[in-house]
Amino acid sequence: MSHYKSNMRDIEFNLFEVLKRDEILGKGAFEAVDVDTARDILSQMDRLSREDLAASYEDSDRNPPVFDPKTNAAPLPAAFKKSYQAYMDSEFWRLQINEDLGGTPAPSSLNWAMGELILGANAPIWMYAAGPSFAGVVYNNGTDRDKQIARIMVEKQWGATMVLTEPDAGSDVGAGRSKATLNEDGSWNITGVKRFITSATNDMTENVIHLVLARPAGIDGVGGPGTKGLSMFIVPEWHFDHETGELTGERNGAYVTNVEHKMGIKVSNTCEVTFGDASVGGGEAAKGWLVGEVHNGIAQMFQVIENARMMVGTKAIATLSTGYLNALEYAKSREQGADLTESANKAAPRVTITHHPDVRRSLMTQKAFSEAMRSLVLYTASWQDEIQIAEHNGERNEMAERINDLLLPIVKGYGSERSWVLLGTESLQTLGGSGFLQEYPIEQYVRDAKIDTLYEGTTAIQGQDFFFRKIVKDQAKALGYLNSEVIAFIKAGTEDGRLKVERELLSKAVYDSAALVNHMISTLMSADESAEGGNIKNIYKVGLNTSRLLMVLGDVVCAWLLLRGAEVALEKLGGEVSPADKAFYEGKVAAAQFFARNNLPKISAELAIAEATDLSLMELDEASF
Ligand code: ST9
Repeated sequence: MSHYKSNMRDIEFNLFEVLKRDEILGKGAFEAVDVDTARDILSQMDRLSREDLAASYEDSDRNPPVFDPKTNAAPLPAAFKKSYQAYMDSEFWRLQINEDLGGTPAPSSLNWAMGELILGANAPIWMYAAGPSFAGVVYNNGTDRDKQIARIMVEKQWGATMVLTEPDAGSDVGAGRSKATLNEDGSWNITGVKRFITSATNDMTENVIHLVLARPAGIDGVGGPGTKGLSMFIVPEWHFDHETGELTGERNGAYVTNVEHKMGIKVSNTCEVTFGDASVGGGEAAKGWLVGEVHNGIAQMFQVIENARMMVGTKAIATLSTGYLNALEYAKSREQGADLTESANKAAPRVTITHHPDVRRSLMTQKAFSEAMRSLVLYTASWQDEIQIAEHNGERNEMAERINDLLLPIVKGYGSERSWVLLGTESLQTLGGSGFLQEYPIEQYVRDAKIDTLYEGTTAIQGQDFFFRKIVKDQAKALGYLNSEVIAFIKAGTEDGRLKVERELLSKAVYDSAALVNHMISTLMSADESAEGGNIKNIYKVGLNTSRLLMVLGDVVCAWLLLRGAEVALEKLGGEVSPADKAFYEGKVAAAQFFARNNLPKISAELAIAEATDLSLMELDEASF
């Protein structure tokens, strides 16, 4: 039986009943994919994920790849390779690819809905299969030569990696020291050691294209300090003819020199890669080609990072959803203890644990968060749809770009934190001691989901990105737009509506979270020493609250999205519905009410904590920790 339990009903509810994606399918930018095709793709991907992709999930954990220093490789387990091939053979990855590269343009919302299924069933498949998506970045930023390389990457289904991190440059990418030196033929020699490189070795694709950030040396005007001095290079594992894609048989000097032993997602090879070291491999130079022949590495790499941050958030949420559904299945059949009302009667019949109040609280917490965050992913993706539509029409939708940017750290940072914590504290806990056993998938989910709060920018980085870049630098334009949408929703409710209490709770939460944002902005302004009375140390008070703000606004957005869904569900309940739909829609209303009542009141306390923040923590001697 599959470990993976999908929630297709809720995915389709979000896509078609709430976000009305049927209105954009089958025309304009998405001519090739109509509603029936989209539903069919989802249904095929659902089956494939639960069966073929999920089949190797456990085996890949118990028999992970082992690094062989003699070959600089870590071959993947046979079962995993079979699952990977099943996904590649499905050809559905083409929905994420530019038409010029052999793709079928589909809305981002459909792609991330599909992504949830794959990432929940066996996430490393998505990661190893990302080569064609990486090719999109090469294509979009590239010269004619690069565009041809991108076509080859897709045609040959080569693997690809994002190569930023170094042993002493993790969150601080700008501290990277890898160097690039220009050769006479226009190529570059890359030297340096990179760490934590996902998918840098595999024995499923004949070549791997590394997209490497390195600092050009010896050329005026480029290669300065920090992230802005980094350029992006195409560095293949094996050299190939840039016109035909045929391998020349020559090895490039980019070698995997270690594969990490990890807590989770063990089948995903996390590698150290050494570039251009004469003592490694055959001692070859590591040759690379500058993407687009422009020195714009960090901005180009962020096109990959933004996509990967969306991927990480979706992976986390997908894992919480299957964790919840496994816990629910267990709770429905596990008999333990008597009903609380019968606790004095020692002969009372035993009941399933779904009868116990604390288990109900736990199950509804899991349901509410996983459904809220699914809405968050698909709502964010629906703004990406708008960006795609504008691009198709030769225009830009700047507000859609801003809102997508604002929501990404919530999807990634809030999504991964809530998911990992809830998987451990609620999903695993529902199974009691059995949750700790490898007989059930949840202990693996907990281990596999922890990484989501770490890679692609830790939660602390997401919090800083959210406040400094997505709110302050944006002059709160996207936040203001979103705020007005939430307020319009609150005002649209009727006095006697079933969600009256929740609307009031949302209204108070919006008020408190706006006060939190304003407080942080005025604290930031008070750090400006060029203004009278300014004290630079006040920026610490902001830094002490950026993660808090991320979680607070995550709660507000999630509550709003659930309540929007609940409105749709109530409307449906007003008409004829099947018994299954009745239960589903009642569940949507219950989850929204539960989420609002159990989470929104806490925001007032978060505001009070932030307002009371002083400098004592920063002034405490390190020795006192
Ligand atoms: C890793 C791998 O963790 C994990 C698994 C990977 C799985 C791979 C499979 C995924 C598939 C992906 C497929 C991709 C396909 C794509 C298809 C699309 C067609 N947004 O604030 P400044 C830029 S890898 C956008 O001064 P600092 C911007 O250009 C390791 N851009 O920063 C900006 O210039 P400007 C992951 C942003 O103080 C410039 O950076 N590592 C954003 O110099 C400088 O900005 C990390 O994630 C943004 N949010 O540096 C690093 N932010 O301002 C985490 C910055 O002029 N650390 N830019 O616009 C950080 O993010 C740091 O904040 C920092 C700070 C490095 C940016």
